[in-house]
Amino acid sequence: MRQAWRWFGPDDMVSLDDIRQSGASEIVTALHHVPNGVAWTYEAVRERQALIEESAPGRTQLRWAIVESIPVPDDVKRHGARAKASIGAWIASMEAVAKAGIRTICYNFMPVVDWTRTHLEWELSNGATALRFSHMHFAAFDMFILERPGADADYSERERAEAKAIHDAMTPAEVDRIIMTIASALPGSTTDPLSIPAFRERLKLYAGIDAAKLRQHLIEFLQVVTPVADKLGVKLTLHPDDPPRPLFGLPRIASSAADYQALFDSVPAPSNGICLCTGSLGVSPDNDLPAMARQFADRIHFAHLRATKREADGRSFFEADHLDGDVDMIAVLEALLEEDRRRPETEKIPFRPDHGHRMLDDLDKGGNPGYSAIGRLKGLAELRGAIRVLERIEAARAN
Ligand code: DNO
Repeated sequence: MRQAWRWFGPDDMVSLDDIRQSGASEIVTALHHVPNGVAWTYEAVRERQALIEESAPGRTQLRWAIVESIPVPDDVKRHGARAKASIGAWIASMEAVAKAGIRTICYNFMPVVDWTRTHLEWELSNGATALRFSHMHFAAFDMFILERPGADADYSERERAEAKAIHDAMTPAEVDRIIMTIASALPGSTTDPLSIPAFRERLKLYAGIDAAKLRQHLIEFLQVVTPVADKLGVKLTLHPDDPPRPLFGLPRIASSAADYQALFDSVPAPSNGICLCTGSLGVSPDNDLPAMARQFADRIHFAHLRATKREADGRSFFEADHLDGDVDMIAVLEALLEEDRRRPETEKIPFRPDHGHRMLDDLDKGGNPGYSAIGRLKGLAELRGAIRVLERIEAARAN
């Protein structure tokens, strides 16, 4: 398996040398400054690639191996007036990165909001901080800040009362913070940052789009892009919904094994793949991650390895240490390594550690929540150690 690391570009507080020191040598990044729906040019891709790959003599060679993400604009997801133009731009971006030799692209199909959390600096018992999704804070935002019409129906009476109490106790600064956290797009998000009025308008555009329609739009998107990807030798990896359930009454369709199976059945093209994100999928107790890793083995072209832990209400969760969440990470690694052994050297599975805790010196530093250096370094080191042991056990078994 290939060790990769997400880098947000020249403004990232984590430097390329920091990444070298983590032990990763493949870079996951995107042209985050290009607005959604605008085609990336080959020149812009080359410029970013040169920054990553042209290092001082003697330095570990880094390689931009994975694009995460080329954003799929909302008009594609809901079949708006500009859907066709946006798909054209998406294909042009894919062609630009393929021309530069980058052959793996991650994307998602979550409507209106990409990954969602309510707390970005939730203090753990050891003083480090973690990302967290609190179901009740989310409900407070949904019903009493966004004031989404019909939101009440999604919550029980007890939940409504609890969410109201949470909202009533919020200071104006806390209201601003939760708006920032939920609506303003987290690092790497592929959806547009929204003010509350813009959020309401965006939701209205989705009236009448249920899961079946959204899935159909994804299938139609893939029917257009996969023939080009196949020709270019590009693998597309659909990132799961995070969290894997509908939010704001919007459908989500990459939340379970059945969702992915339906997609692969509809569009069997070899380029149609999955980004196995154990943290996102692991939020649902119905997802058996080691089984999914086996079921979709040859479609896994990228893995995000992290672990979430569900809280007592079963709906809230926080980011745990990489080996200590609800997912059986060792069993997932066993399945991935089994697939990895079947693959030629050039097609080994790339993975990145994800959503580390903010800890040690990073506590005073700021920077992208979930993407500070030391927490991810810890995650990667734990994963690397586990992989090394599993490989040793397998080698002994084979002898
Ligand atoms: C969050 C990330 C997401 C992911 C996109 C993939 O940390 O996993 O932003 O990159 O959803 O398109």
